[in-house]
Amino acid sequence: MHNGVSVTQFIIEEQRRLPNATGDFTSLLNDVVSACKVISNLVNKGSLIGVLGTADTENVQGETQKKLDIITNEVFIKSNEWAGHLAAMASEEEDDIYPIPAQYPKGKYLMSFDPLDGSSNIDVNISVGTIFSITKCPEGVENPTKEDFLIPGTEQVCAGYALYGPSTMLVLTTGNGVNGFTLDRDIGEFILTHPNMTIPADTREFSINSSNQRFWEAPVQRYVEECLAGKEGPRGDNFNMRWVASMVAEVHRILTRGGIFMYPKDTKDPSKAGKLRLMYEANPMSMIVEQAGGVSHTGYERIMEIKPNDIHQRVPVILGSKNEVEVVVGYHKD
Ligand code: P6P
Repeated sequence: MHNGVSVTQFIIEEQRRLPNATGDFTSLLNDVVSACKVISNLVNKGSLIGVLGTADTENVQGETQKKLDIITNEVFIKSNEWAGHLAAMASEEEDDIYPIPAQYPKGKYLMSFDPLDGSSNIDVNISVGTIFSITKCPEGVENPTKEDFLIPGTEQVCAGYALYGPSTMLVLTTGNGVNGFTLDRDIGEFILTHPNMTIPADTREFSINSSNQRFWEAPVQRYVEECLAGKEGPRGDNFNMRWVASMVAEVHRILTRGGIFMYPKDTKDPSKAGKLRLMYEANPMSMIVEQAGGVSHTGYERIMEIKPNDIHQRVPVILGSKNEVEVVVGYHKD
């Protein structure tokens, strides 16, 4: 059961902790929350309202877009462009940054987002999500450029995701721990159900797309082989494996019961440094994971310390339970 604290009340109480808070950030978050409620409804209705299936378009990543990729991108932009809290947005589904249209006031924040992460799962009714990352627009910058987005993940003021699963949840951090809210559809509110989420330091559950095994670098090969060797192997224990192909679902499972998620650098496409995108997947998830006591790394460096070179930059991702991620990072050092 829950004590009925809504995400709106929670955010306002968080705001009171910040002496010079203007309420701008609180209002921005409320617009983000509204967009997630709309997307939850669209995902939940699916075929009933004809939003499943593939559009006949590709995004900047060269990926065929699902109809819902395009629809949810529009929802996120329309919900957040008008209120005067943002100076610009960056989206997985937009080639370039999206400046706030001239008819709306500009605000002091920038937001990067993936409107529907894991959308390859949407047609087979498996959990998908929305991921967002909020940073400050540089002082005095009225018309931000792509460069103004390209700052390390340590500069994020807020990161969160919505998970459209058996229940719709919102998980949020503003740098003071991680809190989870469940959508009560009867009242249309996200209610605090998972206060102060923390990742267990140890785990025996790993997540990786094993079909790429032949492309992995040696440290990842070694780590996974040792997990599969079980009790008789060098780790002296049996491991379980999970792969949902929705990063939001994997990270939520890790926040809830621990685990290690890996989408490592591989030689499948040497032109790509990894599969996942830094600005709107790896960085926000890294802030959440670190705020919950976990570690998020490329194998070679802490993800949130990377200086981005493009809004669609890809990076290797190894994140989750602190002690397990440190084993893999150690193998990269050997
Ligand atoms: P694969 C979804 O497209 C995504 O970006 C992440 O959410 C997910 O973890 C990964 O890609 C799945 O990749 O290669 O298993 O389809």
